Amino acid sequence: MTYVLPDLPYDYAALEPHISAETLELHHDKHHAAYVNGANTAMEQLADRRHSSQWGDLVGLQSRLAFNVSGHQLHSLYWTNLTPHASPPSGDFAEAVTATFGSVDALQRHMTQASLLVQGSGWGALTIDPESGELQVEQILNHQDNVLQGALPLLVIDVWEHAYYLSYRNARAPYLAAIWEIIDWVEVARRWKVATRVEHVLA
Ligand code: MN3
Repeated sequence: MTYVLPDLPYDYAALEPHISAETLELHHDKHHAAYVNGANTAMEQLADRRHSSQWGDLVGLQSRLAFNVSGHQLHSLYWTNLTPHASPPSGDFAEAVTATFGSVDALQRHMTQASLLVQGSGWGALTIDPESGELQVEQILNHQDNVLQGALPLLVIDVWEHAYYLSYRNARAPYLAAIWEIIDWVEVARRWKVATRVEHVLA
């Protein structure tokens, strides 16, 4: 198996009351697991089609590959950019955020709106573009659409209904208000540090 479901870095109840244990267990054990299985299945089926040169369902398989691999990667990022022990951004990373957005609050307002206004299922994301070195807020549709090619994810917020429906019903705004209480800015800053050292392939 190419892709493996990672363990959660905390207990199911660790993010309560912001995210319920029931939500976290279903989200990780069922939804994320399904993307991992879907990614591995798509890989196997693509290998089979290469072997047999049967290309009739290739368009659908490429789409399933993009959807499931991206879904797996985003969830792995999401679990680890949440924490029961949140603290505000600091140091070089906080300075980079302020240089781009004006303040950490301004970044949060932009990301909140981008996440709130996703039509249907998707994600809000803070990314960095290795070509320009610029931080960007992105609105990802589903798991794989509307993205900046090559940009590296630093912070992702799941706004699929399965991320909040059990506690917040259809109300995405209070879920987004709660999520800022459990962001692991230390991990986000670590990702930023790594990303600033990544060379663009055009370099
Ligand atoms: Mn999800």
